[in-house]
Amino acid sequence: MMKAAEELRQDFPILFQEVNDEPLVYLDNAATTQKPQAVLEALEHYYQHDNANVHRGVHTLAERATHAYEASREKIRQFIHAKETAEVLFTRGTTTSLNWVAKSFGDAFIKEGDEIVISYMEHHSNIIPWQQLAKRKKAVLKYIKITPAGYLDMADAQKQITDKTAIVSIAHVSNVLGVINLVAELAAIAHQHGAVMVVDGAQAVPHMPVDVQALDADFYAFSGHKMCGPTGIGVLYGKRQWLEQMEPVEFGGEMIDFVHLQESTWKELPWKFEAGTPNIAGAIALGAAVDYLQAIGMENIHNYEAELVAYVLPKLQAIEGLTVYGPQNPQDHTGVLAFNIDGLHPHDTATGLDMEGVAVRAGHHCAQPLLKYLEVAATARASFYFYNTKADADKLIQAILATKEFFQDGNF
Ligand code: 7TS
Repeated sequence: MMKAAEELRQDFPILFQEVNDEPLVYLDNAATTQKPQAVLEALEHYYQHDNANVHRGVHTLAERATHAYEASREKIRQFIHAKETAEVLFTRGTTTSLNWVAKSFGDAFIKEGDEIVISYMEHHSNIIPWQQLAKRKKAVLKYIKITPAGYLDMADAQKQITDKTAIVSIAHVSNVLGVINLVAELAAIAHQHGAVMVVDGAQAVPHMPVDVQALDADFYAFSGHKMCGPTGIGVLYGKRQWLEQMEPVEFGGEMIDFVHLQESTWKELPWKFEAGTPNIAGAIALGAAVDYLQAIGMENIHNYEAELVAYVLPKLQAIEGLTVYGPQNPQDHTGVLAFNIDGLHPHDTATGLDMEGVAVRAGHHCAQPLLKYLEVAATARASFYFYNTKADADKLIQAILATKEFFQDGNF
C-alpha cells in the first residue's frame, strides 16, 4: 500500500496556496510536476555544502560533487533497469535526448532512402528531429495511424515498418491521448526488420515502472521535471553497442581524453557525450526525485493513478457536450485527460477553471499533427499525478460545470 495522496501532498509546499481565492488544484502534471521537499533540499544541500565542478578536482568538495553526481546516475540506472551506468547519459531533457539520437545515430547510420517510422500521436520533440534528419539524409519519414478508438494502430505499424526502416520512434505514453503504447511489441517488429527502437518516455517514466531491457529499447528518453525533479536535467538511455559507435553531439571540456593540435580522443562512455560542465545540481536532485518515487513505489503510483482515472473519467464523460480524447475505457487511459466542451474554446475553459483555482493546460500540447488528425484546433487537458486526490477530481468536475454555465449562459 502506498501512503495516501493526502499524506504525500504534504511533501509539496507549492500545493498549499490559493489561486484566485480558491485552494490550488494542480492538474497540469503532463507539462511539469511539482517538487517535493526532499528534492528542494537536495538542491539546497548541494549548493550549501558540496558545490564544486565534477571529474576535475582532487579536493574534497570536488570529490563529493563527483560522487553525488555519479551516484545519481547509478540510481537512474537501477530505476530504469539499464545494464550499466555507461548507458545512462545526462541531458537537458527529453527534447535534447531525442535530438542527440537523431543527430548522432542518424549521422552514423542513416542512408538515402532509409525509412524513419513515427506515429500521428507524437510530441513535436519526437517529430522535428526526425524531419530534420530525413532532410539531411534524404530519408523518408512515415507515420503510423491511430485507430478511431484512440489507440496506436498496430496493424498499420506492421505495414509501415519494413526492411527499409532504420528507426522506429514512438511515445511510450501519449501526452494528449493518455494511451500507453505497446512499445515492447513495436521493438520486436522493429528488430525483425533490422531497425532500432527509440522510445519517448517523457510521460511514462514518471508514472509507471519502466524496464528498458524488458522493452528491448535501443534508446529511451525522458525528462527530470516531469518526475518531481528539476528542470534542465533529463536522461538518454542507449544500448552500449550503439553509443560506442556514435560520435558525441557536442565537443569541448569534460568529454575529452587527449587533445592534440589537430586531433583529439574522447573519454569512454558515458562521459564522451557530456561536454562542458553538466547540470550537477540538477542531476543530484533528480537522484533525490528517484529515491522519493521509489519509496512510494512505481507500481503503487501507476495503480493509484488508474484508480483516479476510473473515478474521474466517467464523471467527465457524463458531462453533456464534453468529449474526452483517447481510449474511453478507464483501464486503458492514463491520468492525461484531454477534452473539449461543445461551444467553448479550450482557452476559455482553462481560464474559467483557473478562476476556480484549477490549473489545466489548453492548446495544441506540442502535438499539431495529432490535433489535425483528430480534426480539432486545440483541447483543454487535465493531467493527474500521485499527489492529486479524489477531492481534486471532484473540484475539476465542479469547476467545469461552473465554467460551462458561465460561458454558455453568456452572462460575461
Ligand atoms: N515528449 C513527450 C511525450 C512530452 O509530453 C514532452 C513534453 C516532451 C517530449 C518534451 O519534453 P521536454 O522536457 O524536453 O520539454 N510535454 C509537454 C506537455 O505535454 N505540455 O508541456 C510539455
